[in-house]
Amino acid sequence: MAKKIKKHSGYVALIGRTNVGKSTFLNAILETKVSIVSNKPQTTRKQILGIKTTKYGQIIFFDSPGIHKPYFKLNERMMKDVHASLVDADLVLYFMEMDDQREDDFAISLFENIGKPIFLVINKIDKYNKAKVLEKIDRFKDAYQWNEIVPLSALKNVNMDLIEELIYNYLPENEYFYPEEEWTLQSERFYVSEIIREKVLNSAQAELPFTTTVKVEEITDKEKIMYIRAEIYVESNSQKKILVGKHGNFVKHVGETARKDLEDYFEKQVYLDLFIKVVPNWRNSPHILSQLDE
Ligand SMILES: Nc1nc2c(ncn2[C@@H]2O[C@H](COP(=O)(O)OP(=O)(O)OP(=O)(O)O)[C@@H](O)[C@H]2O)c(=O)[nH]1
Ligand SMILES: [Mg+2]
Repeated sequence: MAKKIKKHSGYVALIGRTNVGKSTFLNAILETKVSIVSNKPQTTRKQILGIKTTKYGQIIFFDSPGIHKPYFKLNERMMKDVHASLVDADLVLYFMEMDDQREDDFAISLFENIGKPIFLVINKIDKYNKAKVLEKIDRFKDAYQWNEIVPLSALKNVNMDLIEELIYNYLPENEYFYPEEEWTLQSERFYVSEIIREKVLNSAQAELPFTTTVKVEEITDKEKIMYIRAEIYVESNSQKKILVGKHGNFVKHVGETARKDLEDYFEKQVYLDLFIKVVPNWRNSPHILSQLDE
């Protein structure tokens, strides 16, 4: 008789500074897009759950905003989610990336004395040779009592199987927590707004990403097409001008690229109506922030 495999299941927090590749890692390990990715800072703005179910167990990942010092209410909420991920996790994956030359004292101090296993994950090794990777490991191996140190590339799928195996070693024996077919718990509305926001981030220049957000006002299934109406918030008229672009080019480009992704997601034609709205200081408005979370 085949021996029954004991399952290991639990929560794993993805923690680290902005842009190190936490969301890229989540999408890669789940082999599906759950969390948006961009080369701009502070892309992930709240905790996002991603579930990986295999015969060995279930890993529930918390993708989290990048660690930073908060100056707006939005950023306070983002850091609160970082702490929530740390508190709720059975295991923490602390991400660094090869490019970043800074010391990580501030970030590491967040989980000092947390009493949980912590891996050091060094991402983006595809950009450097082996000697540089070893140098980086050497520099940070004693910065904390890491349970494991894993160099990887989330983008190029290097060492992803290895880290998955290591994660199971640190999760308690548990049955599945969620139904096998679940991979995330975000609302449709939130996911749609994130996809649009991703396209704004990927099309926008430096400053704009921080001051922009997206609110979906309507999603209506009109049989042949999915009608979606969304507002892109900016904080000032000059930002609005940039987002509209010459002859509406910017917003048109955002609409076209977002529509492609949304059509894949809904598996039908999508009509996307985008409006740009000036909402001064939305990042400090508890009312607006709570609406955006839904
Ligand atoms: N070369 C390379 N680039 C990567 C890798 N992983 C992520 N990136 C790139 O790094 C950038 C940031 O990736 P994200 O996944 O959004 O980073 P994040 O840590 O989630 O960032 P925040 O949500 O802002 O905290 C994107 O441009 C990714 O394509 C990798 O393994 N190699
Ligand atoms: Mg992210």
